[in-house]
Amino acid sequence: MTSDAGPGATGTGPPGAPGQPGVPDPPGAPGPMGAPGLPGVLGPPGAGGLAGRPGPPGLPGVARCLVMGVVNVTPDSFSDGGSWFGADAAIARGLELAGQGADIVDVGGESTRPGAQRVSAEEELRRVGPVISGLAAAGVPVSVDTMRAEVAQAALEVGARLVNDVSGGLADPEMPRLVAQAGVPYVVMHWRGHSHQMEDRAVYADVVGEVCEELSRRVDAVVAAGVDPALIILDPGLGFAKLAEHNWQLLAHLAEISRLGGGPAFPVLIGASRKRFLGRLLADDDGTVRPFAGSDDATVAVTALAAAAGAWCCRVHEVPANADAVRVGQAWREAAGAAGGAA
Ligand code: PMM
Repeated sequence: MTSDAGPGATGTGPPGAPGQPGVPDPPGAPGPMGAPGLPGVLGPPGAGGLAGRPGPPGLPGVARCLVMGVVNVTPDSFSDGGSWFGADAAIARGLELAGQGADIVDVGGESTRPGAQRVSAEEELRRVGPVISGLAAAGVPVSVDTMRAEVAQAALEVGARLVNDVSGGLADPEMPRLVAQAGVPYVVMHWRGHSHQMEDRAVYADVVGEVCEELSRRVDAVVAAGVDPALIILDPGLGFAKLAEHNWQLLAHLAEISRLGGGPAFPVLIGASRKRFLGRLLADDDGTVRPFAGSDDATVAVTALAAAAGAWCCRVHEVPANADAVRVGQAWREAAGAAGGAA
């Protein structure tokens, strides 16, 4: 995979990253043991991972699956491209999502929809920088959705608390070192290539086994680069080099993904919201795929099931019903006696 690191990505760590000497933590900063700039730990054992392991230090501390609200500051994202393209609109949307119950707001400046062309690091940063800074200044826990160390570094400097890298460190080899130096939680997603390549790469003999195996290799690589395993969040990457049947298989095997086939449990993030496999499931009798906005109710159903199965977080475009769904999932999970055990 070629590096997309721009000129600012040096691999020597983020000078001036939050939590480092001389740089104030953003609002809501935790005590010293948490990841820099992140409040508290995630609730009691059982709230974070699928098998009773707490979530990564420093993220909002609630005893249920978290809700991550999405703000795509792009003209062309699959489901909300263009809606929040200006900084003011994007900040207002982020505040709205937080007010509706999002525990984290995920800000991205590059579309990852199948076939999308990449934007430059400068443009990506121009899009997300003011939005992250505005939301962080308002005390909203923000994650930056980027594959570039240069963008992640700048985002952390203005208050992002988590790096959400859909390439799991593959797109930019500087990313794991940057995240390690910053000491922030890191979403490592399963990924097989950029948007123009991923449809061709949706080929699996055993999707759950192969995703676990490939994620294991990424975990080994990012830990070798210095990332604290306690700060790693896994994501099976629904829709990224996956056909609908692959997505359903992955959703049905979250416990295996959390343990990567047998090790200690990692927290798992699920990004099913408005994805095409839901539109396909809900297709008309004549095969017309349901448009993305028509799959919000199905997203909520996935959120409830994922929360009941012990997912750590669901990434969604519409927050209110998903905020209800994670509570339903948690109540279900507790009634089933699974809060401290495997899903
Ligand atoms: N999906 C999209 C973008 N970022 N991040 C994570 N961790 N997981 C995902 O599944 C994910 C992501 C694409 O969705 P969008 O462009 O419709 O928001």
